[in-house]
Amino acid sequence: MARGNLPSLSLHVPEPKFRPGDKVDYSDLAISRAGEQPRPDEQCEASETHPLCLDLVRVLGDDDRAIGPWDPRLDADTLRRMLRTMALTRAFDDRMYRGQRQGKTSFYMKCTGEEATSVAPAMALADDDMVFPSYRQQGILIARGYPLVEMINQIYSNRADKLKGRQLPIMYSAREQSFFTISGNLATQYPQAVGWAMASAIKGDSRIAATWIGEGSTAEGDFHSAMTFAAVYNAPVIFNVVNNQWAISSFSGFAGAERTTFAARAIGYGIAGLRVDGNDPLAVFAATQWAANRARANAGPTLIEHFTYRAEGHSTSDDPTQYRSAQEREEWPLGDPVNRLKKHLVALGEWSDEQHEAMDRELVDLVKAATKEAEKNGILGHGLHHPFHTMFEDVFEELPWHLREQSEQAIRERRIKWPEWKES
Ligand SMILES: Cc1ncc(C[n+]2csc(CCOP(=O)(O)OP(=O)(O)O)c2C)c(N)n1
Ligand SMILES: [Mg+2]
Repeated sequence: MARGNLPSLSLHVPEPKFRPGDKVDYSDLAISRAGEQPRPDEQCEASETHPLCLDLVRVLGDDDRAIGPWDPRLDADTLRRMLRTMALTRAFDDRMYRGQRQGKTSFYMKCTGEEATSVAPAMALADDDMVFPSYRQQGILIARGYPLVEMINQIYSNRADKLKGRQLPIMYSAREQSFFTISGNLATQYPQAVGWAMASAIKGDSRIAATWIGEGSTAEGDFHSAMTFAAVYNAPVIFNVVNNQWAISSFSGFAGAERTTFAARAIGYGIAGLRVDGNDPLAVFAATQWAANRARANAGPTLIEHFTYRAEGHSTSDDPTQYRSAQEREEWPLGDPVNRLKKHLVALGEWSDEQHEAMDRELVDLVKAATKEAEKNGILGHGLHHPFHTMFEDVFEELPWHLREQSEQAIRERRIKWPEWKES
């Protein structure tokens, strides 16, 4: 019942600007000029960074040159390594995507267009800093030299899969690479990263933690409890928010993007925050380096929003043509991270189109060879997987009676349904 002259209450339901078939117009997007953002001292008061939460740190200008105080001044060899790692990540993604379409795996997720947000941080961190990624940071594993064959074994859930087929394809775990097990339950990695960072500080160690989350997942409670703990205890952790503007078919407005930036969450918690052009690998590197130095100096956590665009579908199970305009990708004003770094190296006289093409061909062959190697251990549905009974193992030291019964029942059922089946 409406009271007196008061209007009846109503809710706002966010609606994305562009739907399939719409003409895309990004002219109202505020994109700062490269080089114009100040770089505060790494140990400054958190509040000094807060204007940067509403800005965009950029290093690579329209002329493909690096400019301004955030230029990390990397040498040409390091830049070429960064380019190669991003290109390898892309080549790997392309091959695995096709593998899914060919039935070799049930599932795959690409990070096309977002390679800089994992490869550049991995290069700016120490190799033994602990990372707590989401499912779209395969670039970190590749940058840390994890063998492609191991990644593919996991994707194919074959008999060499170190995780014994227990994780969804792409949910890697690599202890030696200080890469925490990926969880499909969104946002759990955030409080885990803070806990690890606090433990590192309690032990008096010098290693820090870094974690990644999609912008959509910042709506989860775990994001906010992690921020509170990190702020209260000044934990040595870097919070990355990869704002690729989509959470499957939900646009970023549903996580709060219509009100303010994701970097601005840092203001509310009183910690340092930076908003970075996520398609500018040099800006991403510089921001990570800044935050890592800050954390290592006990000056506290930093939230970094990487403003980017998810160039392809959410996963192999998704069809983005159903909910967003195809023009979004074409018109995206911050370009492509691989292309931007390539053009920068060319402008420096340190790279050429011919070298780039040769590298791409070499990387395709490299991934192909790794795929062939992994296929010897089996692909989805071809029977070469871990022995069936192993799914009941590794939790208890001795298999309890109820699991033994379940295991025997499952094996009996298989024998009845598939008489030709042999337990390996
Ligand atoms: C707790 C939880 N809720 C929902 C899902 C289903 N889900 C998987 S990915 C995803 C979208 C996440 O989007 P975002 O955080 O922006 O990351 P992006 O995929 O864009 O990298 C959703 C809703 C889930 N896996 N876990
Ligand atoms: Mg997203």
